[in-house]
Amino acid sequence: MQKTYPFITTKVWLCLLAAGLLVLLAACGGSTTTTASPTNTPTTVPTNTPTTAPTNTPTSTGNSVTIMNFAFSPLTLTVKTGTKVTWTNKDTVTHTVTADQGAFNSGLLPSGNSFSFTFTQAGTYSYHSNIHHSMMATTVVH
Ligand SMILES: [Cu+2]
Repeated sequence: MQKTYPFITTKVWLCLLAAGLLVLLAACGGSTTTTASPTNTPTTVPTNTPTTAPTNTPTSTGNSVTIMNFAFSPLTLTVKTGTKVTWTNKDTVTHTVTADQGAFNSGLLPSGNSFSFTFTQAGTYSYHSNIHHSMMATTVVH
């Protein structure tokens, strides 16, 4: 009986080997047969370029100055000679629009009131609020 035992063992080992090979093949086959999903063509339409042009609101041109939150806006207004500039007090308190060199002076400008001045001479006009001296701005006339 000792003669057949090694034979059986060999046969068992061969079987195990075969089984192992099959497993390896199966594993290999499994990995290769993974159906690569086709790359989906993007259905999203390319984002349209915005048609709304950026509203460039120049803060240094025009002919109006707003007084709000204890400040003149714009801080520097550039106008041409002969331009009539209007300041509007949108604060709830009274201000003045007073040129540092005395070219113009609104006097007391209560809330909601406006003051206009026509610049007939080129130059740089610094002005302030006589009530609140920290309020300063400039009008450049050229
Ligand atoms: Cu003021």
